[in-house]
Amino acid sequence: MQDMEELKQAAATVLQQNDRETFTVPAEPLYPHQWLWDSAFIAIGLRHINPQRAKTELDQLFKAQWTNGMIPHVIHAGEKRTRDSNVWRSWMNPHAPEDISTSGITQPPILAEAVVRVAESLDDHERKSWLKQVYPVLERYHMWLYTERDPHNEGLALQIHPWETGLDNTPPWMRELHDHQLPLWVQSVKSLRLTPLFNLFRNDTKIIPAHQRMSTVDALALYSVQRRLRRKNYDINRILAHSLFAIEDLTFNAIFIRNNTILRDIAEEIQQPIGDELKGYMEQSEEALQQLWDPYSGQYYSREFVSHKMLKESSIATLVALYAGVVPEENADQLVKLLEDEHMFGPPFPVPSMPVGSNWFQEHGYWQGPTWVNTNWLIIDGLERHGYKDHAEALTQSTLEMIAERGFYEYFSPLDGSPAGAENFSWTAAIAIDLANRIESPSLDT
Ligand code: 2M8
Repeated sequence: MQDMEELKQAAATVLQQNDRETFTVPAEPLYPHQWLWDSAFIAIGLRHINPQRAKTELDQLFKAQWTNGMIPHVIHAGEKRTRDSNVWRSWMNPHAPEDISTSGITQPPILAEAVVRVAESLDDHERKSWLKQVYPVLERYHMWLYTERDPHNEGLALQIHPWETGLDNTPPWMRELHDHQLPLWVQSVKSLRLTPLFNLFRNDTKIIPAHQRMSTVDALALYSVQRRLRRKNYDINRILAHSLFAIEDLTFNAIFIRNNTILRDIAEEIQQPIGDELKGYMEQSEEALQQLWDPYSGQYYSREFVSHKMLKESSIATLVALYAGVVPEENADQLVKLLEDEHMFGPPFPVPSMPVGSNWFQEHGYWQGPTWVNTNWLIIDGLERHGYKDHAEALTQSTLEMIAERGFYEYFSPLDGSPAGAENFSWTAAIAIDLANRIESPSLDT
């Protein structure tokens, strides 16, 4: 394995290359804007080399908060009304900021986590004053997740687009989309085999080999959902009134629950009593996660919002549930067994985004098989939190080895570690720095 110091140096160079002064692009030319959970992971790595810049990364996200509390999943770089910002037209919603163009949906709410980790790297005075400054932003964001995204008061937030989960074409969502939500025109493209025509309009497959990106039918399906949301101006009441796609996603809610706990810690540190309403919601969420447990298969799943039908397709989400930090011991034991099983989540280069034995599995198929470094980070944290120190250590080692040997790629084959997707990918670099630091000073993050 490459020397840790060399690895950290190379990772810092990637982050510098992708630095756009106030935010970091995930990778150009594929992802030229600021993304919510990318910036959170980037800040978690950057804090080790430049805490001030890490802070700026998050402050930039917070500036784009909508007046209703939502923090959008993409903040567009450059001038308003460029091609990408026109796809979203966030300015049609009265809550969107005036001077910034954003998407109209959110992403996994891992911002309290990023804030406390960056805050750890600041001196006492600056830490307290920054926490005081950002706490109201985070509180409003979490409140928005409850008031707008939990209309039935169930303790679980609903998502309206697979992009909100961060796991774009993840099979539990794609199956639901194909079975129930595919508009007629996309169905026709699929059945009449017209995809070669639409391939001509795809930019991503001009940059990355097509088999490493999602299929054209899936991409069209995702864009059609986005268009339907835009037609409703991203107004959740209008969206739900037309019973569009809504799922209580497992990954999203596991991250939400852990970040609730962290938000409570921040409130305590700055002696800012958390409101009773929010406190009540938070407690309810911890219990609600258990409703997503299926005792027959011994796994957690996402759930359809209206019917409460569980989307029983095993995916990486079942292991990300550990990150919530509230999984009962006997459930955690069952999940760890899946991680040890080479036909499920334990191939040579773990953790695959889909079980190796699944019919969906493709080793380089975007979120349908490859190993991603950010989900590894969440699982490592969850394993530590539930007392599986050896498993956490082994996964940290294998992740670092994979990156050191193959480079800072977007994702990797779980079978042979071969890299895929974008090169010089920011969160891979940032997480490499964070994991390398954990190995050197294990007390830092436990
Ligand atoms: C991917 O998602 C975007 C849409 O949000 C895309 O497909 O263009 C996902 O991997 C997501 O998790 C990630 O945040 C984003 C930027 O890296 O790319």
